[in-house]
Amino acid sequence: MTTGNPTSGGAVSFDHLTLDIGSLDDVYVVGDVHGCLEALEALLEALDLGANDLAVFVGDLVRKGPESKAVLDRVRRSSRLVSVRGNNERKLLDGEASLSSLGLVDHRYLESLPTAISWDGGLVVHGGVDPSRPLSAHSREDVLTMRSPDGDGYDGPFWFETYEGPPRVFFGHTVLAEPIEREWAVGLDTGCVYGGDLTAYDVRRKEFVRVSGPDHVDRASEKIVTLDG
Ligand SMILES: [Mn+2]
Repeated sequence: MTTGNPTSGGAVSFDHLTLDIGSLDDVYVVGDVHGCLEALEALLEALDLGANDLAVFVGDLVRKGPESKAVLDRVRRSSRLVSVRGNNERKLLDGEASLSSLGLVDHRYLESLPTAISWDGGLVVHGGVDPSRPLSAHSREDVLTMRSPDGDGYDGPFWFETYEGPPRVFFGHTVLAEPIEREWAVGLDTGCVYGGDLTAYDVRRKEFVRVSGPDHVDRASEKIVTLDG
């Protein structure tokens, strides 16, 4: 793994990790876990990662669910698991939120999480990108929290409805009734902490792998996105 530029044109202003996935076997991108250890373990069992496979998480490993510390430990301790930073990791780092279960080693790990992970043709960020701007005109906060470019709420229109890559953007942050698989956008937060599934996307086979999340809290239905068609 090296750091580099996630696009072929122009530098970006957020930190990122570039992968050469050509040297890997299976590559997966995984949606928001939010402390749901049981769902994470079930998904990892389903993925059955080999020595040369990799799972990239879209961030929000922590908060809302019951086992943030254990989820962080699980991801940190495996070289086959990597994550970008989500807004919930950012809140912990900014002191906007705290989790008493986390120690120094956890905070160092959170600090180490890149804002983006990319490979040739693919970009993993927590939130998304604004279709009206080049990638080079996005800040770290932009790609971490992007939802609706005009307003950032759950009212839409959502960035992924009009975004045309490249790169193909893999994202979480916006809770979806069903995962989104578009040519240029793959949405993976199916709200496992709210009783939905934990979802992974198999980048090579172009298919989803989903497990149900047994541990959940309630969420208002207007904050779960159902797209027509
Ligand atoms: Mn989230």
